[in-house]
Amino acid sequence: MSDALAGLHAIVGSKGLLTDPAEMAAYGIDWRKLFPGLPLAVVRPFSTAEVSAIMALCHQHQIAVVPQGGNTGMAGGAVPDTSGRELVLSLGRMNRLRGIDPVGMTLEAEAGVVLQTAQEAAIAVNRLLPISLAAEGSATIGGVIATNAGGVNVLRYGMTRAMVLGLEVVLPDGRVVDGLRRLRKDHAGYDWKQIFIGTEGTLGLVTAAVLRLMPKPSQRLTALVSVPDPQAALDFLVVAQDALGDTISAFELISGFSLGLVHRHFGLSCPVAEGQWYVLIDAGASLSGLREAMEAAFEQAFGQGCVLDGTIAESVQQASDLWMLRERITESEAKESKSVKHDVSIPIPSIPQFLVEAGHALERHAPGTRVNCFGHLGDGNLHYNVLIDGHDPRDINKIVHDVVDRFGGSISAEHGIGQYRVSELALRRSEPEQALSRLIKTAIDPMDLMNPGKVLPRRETR
Ligand code: FAD
Ligand code: 2HG
Ligand code: ZN
Repeated sequence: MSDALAGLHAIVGSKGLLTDPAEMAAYGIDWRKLFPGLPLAVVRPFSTAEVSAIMALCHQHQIAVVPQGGNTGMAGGAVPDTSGRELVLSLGRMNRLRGIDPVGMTLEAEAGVVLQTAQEAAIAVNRLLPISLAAEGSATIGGVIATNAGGVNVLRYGMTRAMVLGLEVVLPDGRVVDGLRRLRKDHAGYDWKQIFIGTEGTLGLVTAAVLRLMPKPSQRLTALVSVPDPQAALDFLVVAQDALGDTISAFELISGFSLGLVHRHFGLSCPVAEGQWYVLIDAGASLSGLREAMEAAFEQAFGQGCVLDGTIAESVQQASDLWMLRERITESEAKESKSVKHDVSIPIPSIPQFLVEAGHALERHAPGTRVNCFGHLGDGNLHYNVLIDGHDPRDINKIVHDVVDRFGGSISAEHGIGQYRVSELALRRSEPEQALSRLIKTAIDPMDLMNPGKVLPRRETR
């Protein structure tokens, strides 16, 4: 092993290699502190050439590699196991924005560029990089691609996958595949880049990407409303979509319980009269008439009784204050209690009934648990997080996921499988689907060196 470490040192130098346990500590554990691991070492390359040399060396020595970006992932995908034999490869020093093209509407960035930095670069040329999530100040371009991150703008712009035009990846044996094309249309052969998007670093390393930019709407409206129940929130979604069409970028459901947590832990108050449930809606357009359309939607929704009270932000500050109520939910939950997270996708019309049945299942099998439910209603994606206080977390996963299955849903909408959901996924995907996944993994990473035990079980147990 010391040969391998000497080889790594020769590639990246002292600046790029950490072996001191104190320096490695933050890289060895996820931010929720659920998956403590022990890195063999942490390697921090500065260029694609260095990544390629590292991967070739690891391939030769059969060392497993765990890619890590901002380490904000929700599923423990970016941390090693406890064996002390897995190398963490952090992309943080590969943080150059290689170029931005406001005419072709593209941005080229290395994997370690922080999402917010890329968003700000786009805004500076009056363009929009619409991938947006509360962790955008730390999450990286490589991480959002590897997780196919969702976030709050999926309703209008799609998941991260929809924004990726070109990729540069390093394969498990160190070969570099340069697909950094900036083309909108490219149907020449297999679209292989899709295989590396959302596969959580289990097939290769993303070292750089070309992302698609969108026109930046010149007007933006943010509103918060209270609704009597989830069905009313869906009724409001229909009204809003009829009135505002594809100008709606976010349609977020927030429970009264979530807002209670945000109030308790951050002192933030909701400006809308109390309800059991709330919807935060965001719309943007460059042509006139947005405000009138939003007001018409409100009027109709009040008339129908699906909205009880509401406010439209009158300034950028007010809009940001409304968004703070939504963005602080995750941190408030972490301060409140240990929780079991569920990132579920449900066919949109079934969401109210899913909530009823999941609630009943928990009452029956895990009485006394509290649910922090919020999420991207417009995408059918709920964060149905159960505050456990003493219950067995594995039981809770099963209870909720069984209900998800009954509705034809998915046990991960956007956070991915990581190590957190490996066994649950194996239980809930058909044998042909699992066999196909194993085929892809074995073809690209036959020695199971890329992030083993994430998404799929380790090779020896498959
Ligand atoms: P990491 O956590 O470092 O890694 C995530 C996975 O990607 C790991 O499996 C890792 O091995 C792999 N990986 C990282 N970089 C690379 C690379 N260059 N090449 C290959 N594999 C790589 N997620 C959402 O989808 N929607 C949300 O709304 C959302 N909100 C969040 C809010 C908060 C407060 C927090 C803390 C997290 C949130 N997340 C959300 C989860 C997380 O931010 C995303 O999954 C994000 O995409 C992870 O980026 P990262 O750079 O931190 O990746
Ligand atoms: C969000 O939508 C994130 O804010 C985090 O996906 C969800 O904390 C969670 O479970
Ligand atoms: Zn989310």
